[in-house]
Amino acid sequence: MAPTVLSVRDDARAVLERLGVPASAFAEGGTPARSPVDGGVVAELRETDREEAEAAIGRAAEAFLAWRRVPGPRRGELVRLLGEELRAHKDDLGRLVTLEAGKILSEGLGEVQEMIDICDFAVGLSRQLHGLTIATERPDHRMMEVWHPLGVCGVITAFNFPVAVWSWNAALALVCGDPVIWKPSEKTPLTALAVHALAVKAVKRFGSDAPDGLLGLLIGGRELGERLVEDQRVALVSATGSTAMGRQVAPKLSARFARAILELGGNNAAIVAPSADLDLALRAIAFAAMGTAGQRCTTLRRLFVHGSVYDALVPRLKAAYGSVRIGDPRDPATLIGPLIDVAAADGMARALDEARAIGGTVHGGERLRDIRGEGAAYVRPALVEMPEQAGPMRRETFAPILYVTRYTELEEAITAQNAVAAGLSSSIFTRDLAEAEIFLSASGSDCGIANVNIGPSGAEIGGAFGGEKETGGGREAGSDSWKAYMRRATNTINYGKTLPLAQGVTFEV
Ligand code: UN1
Repeated sequence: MAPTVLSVRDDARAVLERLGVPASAFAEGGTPARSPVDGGVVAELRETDREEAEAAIGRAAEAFLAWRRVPGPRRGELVRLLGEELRAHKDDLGRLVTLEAGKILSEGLGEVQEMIDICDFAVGLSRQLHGLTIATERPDHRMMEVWHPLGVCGVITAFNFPVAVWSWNAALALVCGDPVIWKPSEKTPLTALAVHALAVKAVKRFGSDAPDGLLGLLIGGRELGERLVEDQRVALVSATGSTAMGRQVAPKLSARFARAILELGGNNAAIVAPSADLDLALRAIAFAAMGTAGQRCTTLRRLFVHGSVYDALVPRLKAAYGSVRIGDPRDPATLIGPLIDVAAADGMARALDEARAIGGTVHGGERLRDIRGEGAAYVRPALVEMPEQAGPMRRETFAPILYVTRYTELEEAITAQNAVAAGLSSSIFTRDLAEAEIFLSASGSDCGIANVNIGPSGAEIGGAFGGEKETGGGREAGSDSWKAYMRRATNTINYGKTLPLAQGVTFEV
């Protein structure tokens, strides 16, 4: 594969140019954008200053007044064009995700595919933003609900899905009639600039129905995100990141009664029951726990294995952990790329030390300094056999660590699975119908996502994505998640000549 001979910097430069990122985005001596592939600086960027952020919010608020009047299906046409741009530039954008977030090539491409999928979904949705007609208790009356555009949406995204999460929000928000201002992670500004450039192209092709200020991008630190959170003109903030971030954001939004969609931490588990197909479970666990170098919100972090199959499964898992190919994510043979930065590798090492201190047996987990030097953070994924669920197993460490324990009764495994603060995703591997149903029932998994015979990660966009408890409760992407981006109005119409009051109240004047 020829491009791997290019330096990371040259590779990124070429891709950014092809994607049409304007020269004005860059500034010599500006904020460095780094690649986790080698830890090096690939570009220097101009940050959005306070006044520009202020102006972007003002322009978006202005744009809302026009965009809300454009018919939904016409708004869908803009998202269709965005999907076209993404299709045409899938390879380059996927490659940039690889360069900037360190995901392997197929996952970089998969992320862009997820964007294309949500665009298709949103285009269809643009003709289906419908409410109900409701039976009224009064004669000659009709009652209905309609969904109207909500207002400016602020979207704060994390490094691990640097572009897809924006699209889950933006594609829906745009068809729902809302302008979108994006504050991407400080760790992944380049992919955001590239997506913004493609979206601007789509807006140009769409024509004058798209008001100026419909799509904004704020490049810089957390203070820009705070501006979105604090500004009364921003009706909804959708924020993806740590639970610590959510704890800061949520009270500020609720203090001004703004809408919030929060996608925070996960500490996802899987249960392997006695009847599980172990070949299938092994593959699913390997992808869910090691894939994306353990840096998905939905990554599998805890495994509860029934005592009767523990010795048949765990040695095979250990072998997979020992042999999985780790390396430059641009190499198609690589399955595990780097962690986002050295701080992430340090956090992983600390968690493993804590696990050892309470009796955990750690397999793997070492830093691989020879892959791309000291500035990059390549690690061997760690499998940790724990005597019980304790210590670091109870919290999310954003790195490829899978803690494993044994269980005897399903009820005990479900209780342990639910006994953590986060509630994003979960799985059971079983061929026993009753066990599967118990896991999916009201007294089963307490997560927003509960799966049978597939891992907890890699959700499709057609379903609502999100989780409970400290995961924040927000839902994005499919199903009826669109409703969060609109306001509901209940309308009652009297087409008769009298005025019957509800609940039989009489009031004669
Ligand atoms: C995330 O990690 O922030 O289910 C989202 C998945 C992806 C989304 C993950 N579709 O793994």
